[in-house]
Amino acid sequence: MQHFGDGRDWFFKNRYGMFIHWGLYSVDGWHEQVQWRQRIPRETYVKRVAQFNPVKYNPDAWVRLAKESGMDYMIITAKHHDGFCMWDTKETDYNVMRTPYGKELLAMLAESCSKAGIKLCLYYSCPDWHHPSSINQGGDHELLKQNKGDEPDIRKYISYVKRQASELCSNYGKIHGFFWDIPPRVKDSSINKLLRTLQPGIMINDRGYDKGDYDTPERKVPEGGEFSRPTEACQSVGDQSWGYRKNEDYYTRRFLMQGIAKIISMGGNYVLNVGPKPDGTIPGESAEVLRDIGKWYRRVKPAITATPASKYLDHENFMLTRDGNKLYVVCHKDLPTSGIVLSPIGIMPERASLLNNGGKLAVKLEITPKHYRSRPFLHVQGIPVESFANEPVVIKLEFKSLSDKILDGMAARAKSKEYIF
Ligand code: FHN
Repeated sequence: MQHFGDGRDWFFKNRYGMFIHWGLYSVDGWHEQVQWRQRIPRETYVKRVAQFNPVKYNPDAWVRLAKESGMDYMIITAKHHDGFCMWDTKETDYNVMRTPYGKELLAMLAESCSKAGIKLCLYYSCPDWHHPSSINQGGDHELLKQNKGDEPDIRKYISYVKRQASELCSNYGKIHGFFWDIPPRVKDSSINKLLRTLQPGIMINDRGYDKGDYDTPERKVPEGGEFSRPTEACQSVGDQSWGYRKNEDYYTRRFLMQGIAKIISMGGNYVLNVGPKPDGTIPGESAEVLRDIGKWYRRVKPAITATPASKYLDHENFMLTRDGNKLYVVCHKDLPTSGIVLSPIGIMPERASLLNNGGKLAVKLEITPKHYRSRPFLHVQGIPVESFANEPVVIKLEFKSLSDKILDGMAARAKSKEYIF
């Protein structure tokens, strides 16, 4: 793999992570934006500080779950839109040290992560529904109007953000990534410059004070074969909320796995979100979803994290990746048949197998009726689609030798629509 000498060196090697939305809003178990979406006045919302006491918080258990689920890194909400700070900040009393819990839960997580080799990244919201200097005038994810006693001042607020970002990038060891959320009213490249000075090799997303290093599609699976810029897609295990929700509408494992399969085989990263409960535990159902996906992810990881090669396959339901003399076919949509024709691939592999169970698959080069005017293409058959209806099927093709020249030749012939008659 190419060496970049910057954050891409870790980012491109660690493709699957855990996103964590945790904060005062977990007390309600409704949504991370409960203050806004239920129009709760600030003076009422802040009463949750006295209720936040995650006595069962065990960051080692979180890290263990991430590892069991095949995940390489974590992003935790240090501060969400409500402005409450999940670390011992010197910049405001509105922080975890003022709760009955009163302990540095971010430092505890940083320690657990570094012990287990899980890379830690931090989420920080640009809008702030609590800080008196922040702008709340109906803008993007802003409150409709300032809170009583506020003195909105964008420069003052930005220097507050800068001081907090310095704390976060100075007091918790190695921070691998910074996920700003909701692009701010003003751009200011000095802020990311500061982060890079404090944390060389940090990967910063595209939702902050400049364009950052990587894009962040949210709750969607982009079309196309390959990302042109480093990309990290984010999705949650549930449809309604990112923060803890008592009766969440959980996505099916298959739906989530299909997104993971498509996005990672396009060369992107993927973070799957959970919302811990106010007692500090990750909801049982969320943990189960992660573990189940982790079993599949571990089996297919060599395929989906290989080099994107979908330009060599003209099929919108399959992605193609390559690793030396191996090609992988990633069926990121429901596979309706037990056999597939891989046009325009016209060379015979030494072996075809299914990564989902390691089973051997039948393969031959032939002209099938649906491709009767074309050259012989690879026809893979005997795919046990019924038994793997609940997870994306991934096929491994091992060739004696495979070169760009051979693949480019096949792609060129396909493009030239070269029919045999
Ligand atoms: O408004 C937030 C939302 O609460 C959540 O944090 C997501 C996660 O990426 N980001 C924003 C919506 O785009």
